[in-house]
Amino acid sequence: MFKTIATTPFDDQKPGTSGLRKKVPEFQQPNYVENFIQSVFDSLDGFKGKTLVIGGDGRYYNRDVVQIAVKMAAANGFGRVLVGQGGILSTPAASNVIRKYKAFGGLVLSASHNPGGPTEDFGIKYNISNGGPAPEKITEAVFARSKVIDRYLIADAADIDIDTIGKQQLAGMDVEIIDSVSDYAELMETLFDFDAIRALIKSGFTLRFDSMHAVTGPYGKEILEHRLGAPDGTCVNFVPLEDFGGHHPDPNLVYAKDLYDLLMSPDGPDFGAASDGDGDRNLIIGKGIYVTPSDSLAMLAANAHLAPGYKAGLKGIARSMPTSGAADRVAEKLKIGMYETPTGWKFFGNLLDAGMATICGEESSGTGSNHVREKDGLWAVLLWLNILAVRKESVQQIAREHWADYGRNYYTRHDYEEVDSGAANSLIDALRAKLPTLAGKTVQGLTITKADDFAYHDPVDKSVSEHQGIRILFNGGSRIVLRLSGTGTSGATLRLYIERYEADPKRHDLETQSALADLIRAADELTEIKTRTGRDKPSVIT
Ligand code: G16
Repeated sequence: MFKTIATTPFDDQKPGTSGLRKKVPEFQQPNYVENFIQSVFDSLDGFKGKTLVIGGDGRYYNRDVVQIAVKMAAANGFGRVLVGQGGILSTPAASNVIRKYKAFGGLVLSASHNPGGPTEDFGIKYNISNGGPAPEKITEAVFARSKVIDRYLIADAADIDIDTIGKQQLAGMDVEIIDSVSDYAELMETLFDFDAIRALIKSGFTLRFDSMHAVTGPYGKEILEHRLGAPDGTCVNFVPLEDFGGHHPDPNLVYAKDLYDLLMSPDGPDFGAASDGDGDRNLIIGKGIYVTPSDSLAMLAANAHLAPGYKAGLKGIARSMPTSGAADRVAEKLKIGMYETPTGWKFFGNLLDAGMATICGEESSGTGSNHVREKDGLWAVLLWLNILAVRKESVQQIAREHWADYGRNYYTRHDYEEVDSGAANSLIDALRAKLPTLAGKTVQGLTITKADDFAYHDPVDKSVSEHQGIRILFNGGSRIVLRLSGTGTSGATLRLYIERYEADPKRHDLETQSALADLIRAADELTEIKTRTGRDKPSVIT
């Protein structure tokens, strides 16, 4: 019934910012998927007889890997697997299922916002029993194991039917196919005032939710249209496709430009939102105003008490280091903790588990709370709707009042994608070498006050994560940050983050790139990004 198959290691199975992401043909090499999943199982203790959750974002190869994972779970001794119908679970929904059913952990199959299809991206991520991404000590153990693995275990059994809800058996293990949406929708009903949102929509408030042909289609339809009464047509691109219709399912101003243009048009809806491949990212646009993810985090934190799930107030706020400091001012006013972590949702897990933070967010379009242990795109949309329903003001009014109260953090991210890895690494090395000499220097008329390589000291488990991004801080609180992305699959992606704080409301109407022009020039001078990469401009500006 169970087979032990001899294998040889691959040397490139190092999980990145969020699991292992590679091109589909790489995953399709014989034993590639099996080696990685076995390396995960070999790095865990105590799962015999326990439950494993399996689901993914529905991209190309999802269904095949679900079958492999189920058979390997049986052979490795799991007692039960819960599989989202059709192999579908959004990342936050998977996190919820792991928590709700007290599973040992879960395999989440996704390459997030990266494109999908036979020659595009696929990914596998392991989440632990709190529902969150495995912490570094596990991902490092998985990588170490993957380098020496010599066998994997798999059941010799027919494929299971993943499309019919209900119970089955595979080689003595219980298999349960569950509805992908209902547990998640129920959780949302406990957090938000659905009656108030329903009344807002009934009063003529209009919205559009773009699922980008990715996993949140069925979740958006059920929650926004069926449960909240938004009219048919509110959800667009809601049929999940294996290749996301050939697009990047990345909810930003480049890949969701249609939505942006619609919201900027005079007869556009009052509110627009989009989410990504696996449903954990969000894009928020009000009529005539784009809300940056960093601002969205700050505005949601400042108003969260208006939603039933957060009426007791927040314990603390956490943000990744490159995310703007807008939320810090909210934490200061609320007199609650503020935590700055490295990029990667996994770093929030300890803070959430310890009750130190309630809301977390990242500049990379991720916001979430202690309701699950992943960022959650639709959650952010619903919290915005709840706040709009209670405040009875537009997104534009809420944003302007927020800036007037706290000041505005102008913020942009410039990505240089698919850069030669050698050039990117030597750029970072050269900048790192310069860091000790930078404080006190003036560049483009701006004086550097501090320059360092961010290291995180986890206040809960005391672990230390070094080299998490280079920060150059200027007089007046402006800063530039440079780091290498940990989620790309071809070459290297350099991310340059630029931020300026502006307290004066008379200066809250500037165009972002112009408001940051001198900092952008300073960043180029300091990093030599253009000459070293041979690029005259970023691939993506958000
Ligand atoms: C993942 C992580 C996020 C991170 C983002 C970008 O998001 O979960 O924490 O901010 O990648 O990471 P990087 O800058 O290293 O590319 P997702 O939505 O891709 O899972």
